[in-house]
Amino acid sequence: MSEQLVFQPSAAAIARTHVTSAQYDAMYARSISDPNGFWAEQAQRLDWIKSPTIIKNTSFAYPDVSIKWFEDGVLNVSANCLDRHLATRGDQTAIVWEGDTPGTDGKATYRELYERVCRFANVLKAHGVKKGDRVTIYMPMVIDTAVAMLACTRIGAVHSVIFGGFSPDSIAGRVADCGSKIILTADEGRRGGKTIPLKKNVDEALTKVQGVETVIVVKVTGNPVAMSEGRDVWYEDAAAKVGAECPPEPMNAEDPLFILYTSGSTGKPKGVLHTTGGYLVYGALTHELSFDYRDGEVYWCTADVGWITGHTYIVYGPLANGATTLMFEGIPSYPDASRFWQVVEKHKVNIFHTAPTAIRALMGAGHEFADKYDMPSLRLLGTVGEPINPEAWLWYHKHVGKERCGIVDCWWQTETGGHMIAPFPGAIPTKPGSATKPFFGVQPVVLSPEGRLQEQTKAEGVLAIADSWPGQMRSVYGDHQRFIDTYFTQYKGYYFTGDGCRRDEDGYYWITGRVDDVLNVSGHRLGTAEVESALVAHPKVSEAAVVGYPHDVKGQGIYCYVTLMAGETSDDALKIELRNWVRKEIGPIATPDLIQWAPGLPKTRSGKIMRRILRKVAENDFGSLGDTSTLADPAVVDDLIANRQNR
Ligand code: 6R9
Repeated sequence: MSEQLVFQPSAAAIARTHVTSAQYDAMYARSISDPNGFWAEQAQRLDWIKSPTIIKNTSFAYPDVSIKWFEDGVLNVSANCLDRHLATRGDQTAIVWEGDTPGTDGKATYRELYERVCRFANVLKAHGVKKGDRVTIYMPMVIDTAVAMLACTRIGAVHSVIFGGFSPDSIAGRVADCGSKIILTADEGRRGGKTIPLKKNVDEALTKVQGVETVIVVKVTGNPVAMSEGRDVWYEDAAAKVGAECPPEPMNAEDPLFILYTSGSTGKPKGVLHTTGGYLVYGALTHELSFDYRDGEVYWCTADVGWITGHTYIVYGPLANGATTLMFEGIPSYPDASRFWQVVEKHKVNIFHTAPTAIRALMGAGHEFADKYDMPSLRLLGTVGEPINPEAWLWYHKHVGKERCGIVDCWWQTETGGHMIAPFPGAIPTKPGSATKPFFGVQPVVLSPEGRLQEQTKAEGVLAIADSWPGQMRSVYGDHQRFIDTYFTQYKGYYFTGDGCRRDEDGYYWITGRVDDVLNVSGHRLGTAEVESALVAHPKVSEAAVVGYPHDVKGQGIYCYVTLMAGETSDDALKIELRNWVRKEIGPIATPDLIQWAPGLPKTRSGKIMRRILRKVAENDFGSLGDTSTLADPAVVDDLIANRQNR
């Protein structure tokens, strides 16, 4: 079994590490036994206007959940990401930008970024934005987007970034929920050779929501867009009218920093609220230690800034640490599947961080693309966003990391602010498919579905967290009760993650996916991720998604949607082969009942498979698919319905 494979940190990784294996054990133990002492020290990595003396003041006790960190501290996020670096690294590149079209690029040094942020902050002020106001940002992957975010933090405004792929309806809902009176956008974005009509989407959204007084438009493609007199302003015109100096607003550690909307299992997206001090301490520390970041390295996370990974690990963590962070406007497959590797070589990237879905897609395209590039600068690889199947992990290790780079599998959530379970690259041996061990201050627990604490090391159940950590979300914006209901009610006294997990005999955590994805087949529990992992381990399979469906005898049957590698023949003989393959990989209880060839899977624009839709189709209940507007390609659903297997 591939999960028995263990990869030790390389000699090079051990030689350079911030935290050795012995230090990890000691520091972890202290972070739990003495959180006040531990986090008081860690807080000193930031510049405080007033240092905190009260460190941890948190309670998960139902129903009075309350979370405060560093509550008497005062600081400013932009000053920590910019001003304090000017004396030592003003001329160092802060952000490297690589455009969608090969050959287009740019950069900003710390000093340039500082100047751009101050000016943008003055534009916000000139348009009436004050401390505590909510500012919606709907922008593409350009440096100005990071500038806009930092400008909000400079004056104490609360940003709500909306991923550029969201529809006008989604924008309207989010703008209404947080009551923002201003939207920052661009004429258009670019992705994979296409333009994205950002301004046009904002215009359409604003026919559906009241209260927005100002739209500030950054010129990105330069194509003409409609401007509404009195409401819409070109950023460059507004910037010409304001000064270049903008002092940072002193913020309490518990003042809101940003809102980020995320989908749950029910209802409309929740506005996850993060605050200032704890988020930045945690984001900066996790960025440094999980990637073992050292001065001068080029770090590239391929996420979009519209997601939490982009917030914490493209913008705030790296900039607080004085790093060089790369922002990529494009996609992995444009113009072809070698794009990532070209960019790694071009910018001499040392740390590369992406998502399993991208790895699998690139794996499906063939290893020749990665094999053409030696990428000698690469030292470490990251993966985040969903469970990574061992097959993809090993492919990543071999074809991208050239069997030389460690892999950091980071488990965390929008709600957690930063990494929760991830291997320290110079301290923790890795096992393909496991996120390994908790970060400092994080106390994962495994509960039975009924809520019994599993105290033995080897255990399986739902993943909860026993106590607070500084990066934790503080509330659902405007709805604290929903925060308590969603995360603290089903398992009292714990933060409930919504994920299932397994802890092995070494205390390693294996995330099995959202708990609503767990199948129960003839009384046997089975992770959909396990079956998927088995399927994609087959050489002819590119991607697979597995859901349960009602089965007369077994309770639930196993329904597999399978995307084949380019050029493979989808016939009944291959179905039998795959069935036998899965039986062999996992065991007879995992035998697929139904296999459907799926040329495409329904994915959100962030690459997550929308299992809700797959479950409905598998249940032959596609009359009520619900909202499919967030799909990257809604047309795949019609094909899935037409070729469904359970009728
Ligand atoms: C950071 C991010 C959170 C959910 C989470 C889990 C899944 C994320 C993972 C992972 C296994 C990993 N997830 N990282 N599962 N291994 N390394 O993705 O946040 O978009 O809020 O998603 O993603 O199911 O609960 P978010």
